[in-house]
Amino acid sequence: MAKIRENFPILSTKVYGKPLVYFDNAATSQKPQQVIDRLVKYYQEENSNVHRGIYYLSELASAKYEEARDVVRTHLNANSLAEIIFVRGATEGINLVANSWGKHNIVAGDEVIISAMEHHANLVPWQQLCKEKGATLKVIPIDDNGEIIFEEYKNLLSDKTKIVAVAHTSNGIGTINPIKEIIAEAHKKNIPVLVDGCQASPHFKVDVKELDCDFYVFSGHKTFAPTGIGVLYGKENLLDAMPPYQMGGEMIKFVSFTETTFNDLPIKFEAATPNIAGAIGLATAIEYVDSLGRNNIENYEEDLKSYALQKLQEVKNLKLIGNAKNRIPLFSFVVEGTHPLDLGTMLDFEGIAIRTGNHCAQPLMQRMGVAATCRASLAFYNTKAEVDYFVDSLNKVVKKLIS
Ligand code: 7TS
Repeated sequence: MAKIRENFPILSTKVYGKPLVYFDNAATSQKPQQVIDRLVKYYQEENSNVHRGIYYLSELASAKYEEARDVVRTHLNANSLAEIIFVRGATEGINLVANSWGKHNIVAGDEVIISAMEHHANLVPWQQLCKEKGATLKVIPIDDNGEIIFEEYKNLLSDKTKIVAVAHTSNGIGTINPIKEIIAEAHKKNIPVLVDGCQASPHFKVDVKELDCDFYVFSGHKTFAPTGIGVLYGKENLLDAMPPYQMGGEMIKFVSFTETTFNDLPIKFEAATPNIAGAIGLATAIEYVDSLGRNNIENYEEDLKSYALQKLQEVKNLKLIGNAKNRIPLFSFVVEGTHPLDLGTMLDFEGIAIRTGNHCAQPLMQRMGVAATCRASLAFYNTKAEVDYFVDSLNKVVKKLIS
């Protein structure tokens, strides 16, 4: 662990003279030195625009960018490079599908299914699409533990359902959804499923073939890679039939003043100069995590999660919001008699970074009966010692606030 933590320089910095305890990994993860070095190398030795130059540097940058796509393809176990679209992040990936697939396939009277625990990024694009088309947004209810009520989901699926869009894992309460079963159920009626994998990809291996999902999105910055890069995976036949999302350079084959023919996949969906360094950095991040061993990470996080759950119970009047059996090491909570914002602010002075608020999931917060929570979200570089310090600090600030 000490060696792994050394790979993340920011983890040994101090805030307000106290060692940083970074528990806001669901918002964004920290980056290992390997990724930082790779970005520097790119800009020092390889920087150029892709897919357009006939000169050495442009060919080098293009090759590295396409190699990065192949690393992502292998990582997700996708069939072909055509299925891997580089986007800015999950939000852009979902908007791409809602605007391109959605506008092409949804008509008045259709239904789109999401769940009650979606991040706004997997809610608002579908809601607005439905409004525009005269379609209806249906919401899979969740129970008090924050788990999807599967029977209700089955009841919502109908001939009117055109797509199901659900989170693999909730950013607000940490639930891991039974995504394979959700997909299988939709496929019984030939309904495609988009999975928002933002909070899954930092914690466990995703195999799109095994899941049989139709679309999968995630953000690089939550997965130890730079900001501004993310991935949309889509089944080739679906992507192929979809119109382009943005128009411009790169995504065209031939342009006249009257007509344009579009490029092949995946470039059809990559208008403009892409985030070349970001894509290369993402590939490095994937390789870095692979080098640690995905199983090792899963086992370590499982142990850390159980430990943190048990320690949190030591805090008087703490109420965990969301109590799913299957969850990531992400804990949303409130403490009776205190406001989450006050707790977050006071923990900050102890060097602890957590998120407070509605976590861009306002309807989820309403369902769980809270306006806001404190959220501690852990990654594989966090430790039991940090959990101990966090719980001690929480006890200390709660005492101050209610005395
Ligand atoms: N979907 C989920 C499940 C998320 O957690 C987030 C970001 C997004 C989509 C959007 O990702 P982006 O990279 O496109 O912005 N979630 C959070 C969070 O929980 N705290 O800050 C950002």
